[in-house]
Amino acid sequence: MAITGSIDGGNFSNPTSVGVTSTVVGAVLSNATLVNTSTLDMGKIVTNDGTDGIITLAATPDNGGVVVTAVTAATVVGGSGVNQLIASNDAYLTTITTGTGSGTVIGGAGGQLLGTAAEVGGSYQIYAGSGDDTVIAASGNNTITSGHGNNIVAAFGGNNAIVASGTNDTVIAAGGNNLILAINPGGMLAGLGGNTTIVGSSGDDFIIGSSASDATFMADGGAGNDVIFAGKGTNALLGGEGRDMFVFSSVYGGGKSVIGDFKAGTDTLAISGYSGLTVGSLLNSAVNTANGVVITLGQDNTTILISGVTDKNTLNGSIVIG
Ligand SMILES: [Ca+2]
Repeated sequence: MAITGSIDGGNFSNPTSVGVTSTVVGAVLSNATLVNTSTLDMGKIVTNDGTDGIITLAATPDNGGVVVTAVTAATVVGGSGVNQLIASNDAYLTTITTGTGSGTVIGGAGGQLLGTAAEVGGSYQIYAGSGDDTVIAASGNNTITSGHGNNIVAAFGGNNAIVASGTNDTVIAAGGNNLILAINPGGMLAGLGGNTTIVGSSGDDFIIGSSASDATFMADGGAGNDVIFAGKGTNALLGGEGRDMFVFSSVYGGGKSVIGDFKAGTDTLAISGYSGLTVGSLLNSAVNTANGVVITLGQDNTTILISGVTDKNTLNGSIVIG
């Protein structure tokens, strides 16, 4: 049903319909960085009354939106309109799938499933709310903030900027071009398929590179003792402050990597899955160059440039082979 509403000091109300009053929605509607209120038509915001948990926005005109008012879990399917606002309720398992339009999705307090449509065309800002949420970006150019809680964010397509702000967030960038920024440590950040840049938190991060041999992977662990797995493609790796471990596994072998800030005696180079390899044989075959030490793992032609380190013997004691 269509409703009319108004914003008053951050409080949203729709006195003519089901009597929804929400300071959260009001605050969102008042925030020009979230919703373009100059084009969002308050008369085109729809809601449900709790008796039917399914809302389909397919016919919603441009500049419309939806506010979920059901007490129990609801299912929302977005439409093709521009500048849609989809504001969730707080119910556990409410599911929102955006349409091919563009707009903003606001998750509620319960653990919810939020995702973009698989059809190319939609681009959304998604704020997952405070629960333990799952966010799936299937296509489009999206900005995703996971919110509080233990969240899972998976980007299977499109170009996404992802802020992992929860506790123990798992972020998987399986396709497209993705930027992952971690606010809190403890989870796993993985650039599995696409071209991915990962910026770790100030704590101890677990960062995994791309499994695609044609992917570009850049990682900056930042402060904290980080573990960074190099990917199969082209890798530019920075550990940042702290005692960082750079892992090169034959499972992700064949990549070409540059470590920009390796600190011998502080950081660790961990090599796994290369039969017969020893620290002695690795250092024996390593080459000192003007740009740094070049290590080649002959089993799969993995190459590692330890930038700025010109004497390979200084790496002795910083290499672990397993
Ligand atoms: Ca670090």
